[in-house]
Amino acid sequence: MARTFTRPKIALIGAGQIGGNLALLAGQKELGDVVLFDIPDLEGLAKGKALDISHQMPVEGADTKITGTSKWEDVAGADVVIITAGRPRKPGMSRDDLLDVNVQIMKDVANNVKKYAPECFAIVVANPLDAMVYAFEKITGFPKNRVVGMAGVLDSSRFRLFVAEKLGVSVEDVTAFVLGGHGDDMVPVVPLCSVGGIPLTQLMKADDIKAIADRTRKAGGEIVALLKTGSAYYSPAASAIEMAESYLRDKKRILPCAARCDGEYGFKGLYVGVPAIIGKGGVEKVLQVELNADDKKALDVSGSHVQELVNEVAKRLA
Ligand code: NAI
Ligand code: 2OP
Repeated sequence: MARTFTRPKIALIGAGQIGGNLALLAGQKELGDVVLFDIPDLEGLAKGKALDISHQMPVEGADTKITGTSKWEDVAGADVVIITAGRPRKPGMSRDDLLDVNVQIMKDVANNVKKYAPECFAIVVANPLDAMVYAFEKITGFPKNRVVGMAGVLDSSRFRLFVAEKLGVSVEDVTAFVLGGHGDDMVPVVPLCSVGGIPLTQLMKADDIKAIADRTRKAGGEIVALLKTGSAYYSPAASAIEMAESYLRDKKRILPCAARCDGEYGFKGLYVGVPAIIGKGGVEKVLQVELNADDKKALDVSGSHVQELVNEVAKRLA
């Protein structure tokens, strides 16, 4: 009897700027078959992008099936769901300004994910990130290991780039962890940054490290100011795909992501950026690392900001 092979199914909710790039990267990496979903008014956008990316697959040598849809039935049974459905910010807006509109969108999306993909590993990308992850978990009731938010991989990648540029070394050799909420008070944890295994503090002056940390905190805004019509999309897509790949291939990468802390770092039931192991069990473990007093204080400040946003979301979900 012929063996039956099933490829993982990856549903991308939101076929906008990040959604389209997620589909492209998932296709190129042959992570699984991709369903690109958007609202009925934008069915053509989802279908058109899916078709265009499908046409690229022979060039890539990738046998990935990519379809576009506005029907939730097509999302049924997805193994991984990545949610970018939501408005991006425009110049002058903070991520927090998106809360009202994006909570409403999340209500629709989370209820449908719960219905059609109840066993999925869900990666939330929409902003304000940490509060949107909370909203998703609250609405779906999914266990915490199957709900995570993408921000830390991106913020850390930005920090890594700036360090590599300043030192004139390969980005490959720079490891960094930016923790806390995905806002202007995110916490680049300098003692966790190393270059070829050498602590960053042995290679760079404190003033230069501070300048890089500041630029990292504002890097999303730097792009918004340049694009004028929206926010970053190539690097957020690549970052979410790194998380999806770690899950689907059980790589057990240690990635900074918005995972639920139940006691870790002193947070209680809060989704916030922390180092976590992502493998076939989803968020398999939040790693509790020792922080110095300054970083601990900065993480507390960032966490209380996330808590304020979560309180606002909770009111809107009540
Ligand atoms: P976009 O506007 O290009 O795409 C969003 C898509 O979501 C649109 O096509 C829209 O029609 C769709 N959508 C809206 N309501 C929907 C619903 N109910 N069901 C399905 N789809 C729906 O925006 P972009 O640039 O892709 O950004 C998406 C989100 O990601 C924004 O909230 C943005 O702030 C956030 N973001 C998060 C980052 C992070 O590090 N976590 C980084 C960059 C952006
Ligand atoms: C970013 O960091 C806006 O969250 C988005 O690029």
